[in-house]
Amino acid sequence: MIKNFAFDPATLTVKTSTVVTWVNQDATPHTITSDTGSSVPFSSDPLPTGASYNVTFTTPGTYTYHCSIHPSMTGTIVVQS
Ligand SMILES: [Cu+2]
Repeated sequence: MIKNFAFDPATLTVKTSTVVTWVNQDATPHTITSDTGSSVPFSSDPLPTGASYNVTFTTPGTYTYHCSIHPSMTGTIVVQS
């Protein structure tokens, strides 16, 4: 979830090949954008209220991301084998 200008949970741990879905519950648009240098680059368009975005993580690792509109919004996906 994206709520109150934050990713909730800020850190999410999933198994390999899980589809992670973000849903924007704020009235403000947000993006889900991988941090520079990520081995799994992804970037959503600005998501309006109620819109969702999916990324499938197929390789174990730790993937950090942020909102490109509000750089203080950060999150981490931990993918375990
Ligand atoms: Cu944002």
